Amino acid sequence: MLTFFNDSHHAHAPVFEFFRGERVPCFETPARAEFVKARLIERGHVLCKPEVDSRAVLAKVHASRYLSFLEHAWRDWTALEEGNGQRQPFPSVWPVRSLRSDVEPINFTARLGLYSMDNGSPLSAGTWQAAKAGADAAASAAAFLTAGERAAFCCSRPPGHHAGPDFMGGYCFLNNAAVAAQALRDGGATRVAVLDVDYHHGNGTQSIFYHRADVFFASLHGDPMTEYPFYLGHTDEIGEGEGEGFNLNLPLAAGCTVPQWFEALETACLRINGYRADALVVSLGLDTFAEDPISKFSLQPDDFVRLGARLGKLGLPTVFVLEGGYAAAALGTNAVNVIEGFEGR
Ligand code: Q9C
Ligand code: ZN
Repeated sequence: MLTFFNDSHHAHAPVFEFFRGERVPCFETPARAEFVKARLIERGHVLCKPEVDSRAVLAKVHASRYLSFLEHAWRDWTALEEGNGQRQPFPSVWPVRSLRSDVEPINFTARLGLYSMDNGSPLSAGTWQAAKAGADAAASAAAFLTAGERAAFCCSRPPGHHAGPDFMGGYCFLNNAAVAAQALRDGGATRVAVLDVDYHHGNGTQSIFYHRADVFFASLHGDPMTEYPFYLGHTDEIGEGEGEGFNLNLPLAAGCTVPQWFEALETACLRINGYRADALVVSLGLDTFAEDPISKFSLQPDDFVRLGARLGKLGLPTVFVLEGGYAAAALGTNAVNVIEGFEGR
């Protein structure tokens, strides 16, 4: 399968995050993409560099004030104080209900809070550069599909599906799946389906397309009553306005069985068939793997082949975008298993 890989992912390399009240090494590391790259090469897949500039598409899925903040965040942070280049910025105040989010404060940390859903998305020097290259990969993959390619895989990081119209969250900054879907629409696809199989609900993608009928969003994920991102991903979220009926959430209990997971996948696939999509974007999180350190589903490496095969059966031009998956050493095998299941190899 045509795959996109860019070395600028290394530029996003925060050192620590917060987990259960402790400062711990980041789960979302450069090594993840390198493990996938190694396995792709080993299995004979062609690696391409993204060459399409996603800026115009980004402006359709993210707010311009958020994009400006993100692009200049590291410059602003390091200008604040000597030594900030060695420190990670984190938000400390968030505009919850009854606080204003229409006015952008001047204070850096206040702006960071305005544009963040959590304290789990540390920035580093090259966050913008890496995230932008990932969005470029999504736009490049979409361009190849528009030109007639059957499928493409974007081996990018940081991931994107928690990033909403105007906020970062859950290790995500720019929503690559949304960029791919929007770019496919711009390329002439009438209806695009986005299927999110990451362990965590794709709140960002859902929010971006919630009022739209031209992009159908379906997600299988850990029940938000107990699992991150907690505040979105319930079954009664069916879309609004024009978008009503074009959003499908299939929450599953943390610790559910593999057959239960595939049953939900089948439900999502049948809905995608009914939608008569012209193209498919898969938010490919591999944190459903049994050994994942922060998730509670139990898929095995072979189950990823089965997932790929089921997606291939949809018969649609497909862009795969890498999302989560934190058992880094197994990430390459699991990702390539999906691709090869899809190709029927
Ligand atoms: N720092 C994705 O899989 N919570 N994101 C982790 C707190 C957030 C996962 C612990 C998990 C986000 C793309
Ligand atoms: Zn995830």
